[in-house]
Amino acid sequence: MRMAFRWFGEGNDTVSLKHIGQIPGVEGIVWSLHDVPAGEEWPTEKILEVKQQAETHGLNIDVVESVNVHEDIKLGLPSRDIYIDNYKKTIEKLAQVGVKVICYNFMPVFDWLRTDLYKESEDGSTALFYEASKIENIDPMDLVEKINENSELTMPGWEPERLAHLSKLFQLYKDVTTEDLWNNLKYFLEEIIPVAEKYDIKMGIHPDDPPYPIFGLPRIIINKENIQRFLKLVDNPYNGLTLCSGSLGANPNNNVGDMVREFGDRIAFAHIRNVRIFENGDFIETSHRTKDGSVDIYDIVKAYHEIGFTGYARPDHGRHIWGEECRPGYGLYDRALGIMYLWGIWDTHERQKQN
Ligand SMILES: [Mn+2]
Repeated sequence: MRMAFRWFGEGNDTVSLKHIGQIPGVEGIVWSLHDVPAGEEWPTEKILEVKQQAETHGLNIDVVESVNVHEDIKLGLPSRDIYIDNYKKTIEKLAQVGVKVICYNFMPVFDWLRTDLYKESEDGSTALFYEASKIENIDPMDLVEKINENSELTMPGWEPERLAHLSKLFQLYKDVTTEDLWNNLKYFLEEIIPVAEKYDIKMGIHPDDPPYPIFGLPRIIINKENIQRFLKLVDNPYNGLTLCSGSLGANPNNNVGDMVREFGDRIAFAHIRNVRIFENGDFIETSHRTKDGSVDIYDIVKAYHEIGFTGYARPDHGRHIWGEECRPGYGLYDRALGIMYLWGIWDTHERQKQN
């Protein structure tokens, strides 16, 4: 298991590369060019800039998260071919600087979704929170109106420009069925995976977060059966997974440890974090410790050790503790604590194996 840590770039993150380099066992950053819009080819000079910054601190840039997929690709519009072409060029450029894994997702309209970024717990820490009743059973067409009214629904991190596009996007997705989305994903993979193989870059799809349909939009990377189907769309080791224990773990029927054992050789990148699920479907992100949440992090790390996992891992999100002001979910302290918990489990099993 090769440990990495997400970094949002110079001037765009409260955590410094120096601090990241001081976390035990962290070899590299997980990075992206956050100012390049989805669908555009990544400029070489910006890629090289990040490489130089990371290497100055002894960190590699092996994992990119994410190269975002343009909405036209997910919608299956004729214009998708231009964006797929740009995606291929970006893969080639990233290979040239030594990138080994590209994480991406195939979620319509939204990436991850929460209703509260700073939900306070009893101990005074705050964390990302999802309140199911605020989101479920809302007609997508009512959503924009509700957010604009700013009455019963507020959505964190939604800039006005994005909201302006939302109605149009929902309109475009109105007739896109779950099967259409599967077909559009297959089309994308059939184009991309041969290029990834040629350049020795593993593509790792991130599961949908949360792992069920929202606002009437289809979501497909949500459980074991669907992941089995995904891996067969293009049955190639370069068509892999970013197995996120927190995303999948928000559905109590998902056993992530089992998934690690079943899909092990197709996992390019492990996102490891815990969530506590409540009976009404709400969930909050917790510390990594198994006892603190609903996801058995101990068993997941044990499973990675069992399969001899040599891929990349990161602690995914953390809580906000010790007064840290940071990007929601991306502080230094709790993620660093999480890493030490993961290493504790890993090293214990490693030692047992040697004895
Ligand atoms: Mn994740």
